[in-house]
Amino acid sequence: MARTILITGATAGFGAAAVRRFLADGWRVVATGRRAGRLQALRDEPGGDRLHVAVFDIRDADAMQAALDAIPAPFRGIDVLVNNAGLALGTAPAQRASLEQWRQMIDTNITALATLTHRLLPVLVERRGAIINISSIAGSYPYPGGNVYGGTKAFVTQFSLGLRSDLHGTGVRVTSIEPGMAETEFTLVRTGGDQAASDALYHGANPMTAEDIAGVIHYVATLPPHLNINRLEIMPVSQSFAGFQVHRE
Ligand code: NDP
Ligand code: 8X3
Repeated sequence: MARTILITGATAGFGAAAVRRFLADGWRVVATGRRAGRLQALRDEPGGDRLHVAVFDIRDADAMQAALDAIPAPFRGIDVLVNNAGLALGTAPAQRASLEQWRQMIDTNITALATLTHRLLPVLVERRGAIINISSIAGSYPYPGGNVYGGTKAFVTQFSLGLRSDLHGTGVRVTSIEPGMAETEFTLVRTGGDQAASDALYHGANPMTAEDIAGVIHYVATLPPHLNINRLEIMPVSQSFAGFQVHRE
């Protein structure tokens, strides 16, 4: 019988690629996001008859609940939750950053992710399912301008490990996927629509693609049921680590 996966942030980037990956593999997919037109367009793609789309702002807990309540019966038995919706806003140092942008990142990357997880835990436990959280290398390695974004992703990683501990014995698997540089709409969103800045960041770097990460999500979701990848950090070959910074008087 086909398995069912709910993927948040399915209108672009990793989420949209993951929807296509799982539809191609015969899964039933629930896809969420704010941009209705993009979600509806996915229904016209191969396997679109196995896609249910749920349009809501993930920060709106009431809209989230209404969308969950409206999921049609064939899609209600969710086996895998992919908490992917998220964003970075701004690259300014903390002392010049926007508090409004900080709050939007916290509301989206932390509060909404925890809320949806809380609401789906009963069905995931019942079905011995899986939770795949999209964290980031930014949660492990600080960089200038990463401040609250990195903090939100550190939450996602640690929350994933905590969930795994709490879900011990239930059969529910939990994985934190922590990608590095991948070309999606991420930098366009972060810079407020600066396509030149986005192009400059990825130029010549051969970054990861949305399809690369969708493949990793699919790999994790289809592992034999006795295996759990706790954390999976993945970067393009072109990206590695730099040292600490030293300020000299
Ligand atoms: P994109 O900007 O391409 O996609 C982000 C998705 O999140 C969109 O579908 C967007 O949908 C959704 N989203 C954002 N805010 C909301 C909201 N308030 N309500 C509902 N949906 C929302 O970025 P990526 O695919 O790159 O990002 C996906 C995840 O991967 C994020 O959590 C990001 O932090 C993480 N990540 C990205 C990396 C990268 O280099 N690209 C590296 C590491 C982690 P819509 O706007 O239609 O609502
Ligand atoms: C996205 C990767 O390094 O731009 O989470 O923060 S990074």
